[in-house]
Amino acid sequence: MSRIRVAIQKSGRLSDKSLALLQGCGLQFARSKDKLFWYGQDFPVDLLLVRDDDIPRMLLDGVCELGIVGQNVAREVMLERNGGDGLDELRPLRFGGCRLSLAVPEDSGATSAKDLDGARIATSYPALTRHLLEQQGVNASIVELAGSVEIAPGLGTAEAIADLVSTGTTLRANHLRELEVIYRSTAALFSGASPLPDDKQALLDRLLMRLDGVLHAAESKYVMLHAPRDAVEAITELLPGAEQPTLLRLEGNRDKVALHAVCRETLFWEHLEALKAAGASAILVMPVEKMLA
Ligand code: PRT
Ligand code: ZN
Repeated sequence: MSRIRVAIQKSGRLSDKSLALLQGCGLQFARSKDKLFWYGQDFPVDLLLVRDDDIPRMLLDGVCELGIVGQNVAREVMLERNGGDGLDELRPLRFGGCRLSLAVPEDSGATSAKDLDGARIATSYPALTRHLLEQQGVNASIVELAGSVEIAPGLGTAEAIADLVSTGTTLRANHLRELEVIYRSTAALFSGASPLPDDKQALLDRLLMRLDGVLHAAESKYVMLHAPRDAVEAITELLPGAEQPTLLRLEGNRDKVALHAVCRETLFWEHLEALKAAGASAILVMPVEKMLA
């Protein structure tokens, strides 16, 4: 029977969430502490644990069928290899979010990317940075560094950097100012672009259906409330991303009904306040664990 392989980051920012996501799809693995290969126990999907930078190449080379990696890393490898193609992004994921930003020393006079024309820019993402700057008509020379990009201006090896930022703490600690965001990235599930044989494609489809269930469930909530009969329509309209609600009779109360609905969008306190103002009471919001539409 055929199996498919998913490559995820062995240890780093994406590791725990990548594994949790696959486990959320019902996959269980026979773990081996130091080995790079975990065998899938109930579902024919195995894991490869590797450095994130290796994942796009493994997909391009057909070593694995799927991989979870940052869009930044995938774009970098694709640009470096083929001028932009070769991987299919199947699903963006809700973790690993960051931005690739240009940053300059706090006392620099630069106000936009355009001011970096002719400058040296240090980065770990040379192909992506060059590509994005070219799109803006900026002609800079790229200084490729494997890590600690933020110290390059202080060392005098570059006038600016293009690096990943999430909180901005690293930039501040190195007296750098974020000049411009040139790219936004999240983790995503990728496949190689070449078509899979039918049996593997069928497996992939099953996995994607489960994954969609997990991803939708994560943002969905089950809402139960009591609504005055004449306010049901108004209340339903206030529920974000809800389809037709279920209405149930309330024992001993003719004026009100119980209303149950699944909201497929984030439910904020403002929504609950609006529901209450429209006459809803006894409002309960519950997480949804799994969903299969
Ligand atoms: O060992 P391996 O090669 O697998 O791991 P790695 O060290 O290359 O990668 P890792 O785990 O640091 O990051 C994996 C992926 O997480 C990246 O490719 C991004 O897609 C995503 N990601 C999200 C980030 C950040 N946020 C992030 N803040 N990757 C790196 N950073 C670094 C950034 O380079 C800078 O040094 O964090 C610092 C900035 O963070 P703040 O919070 O100070 O702004
Ligand atoms: Zn890496």
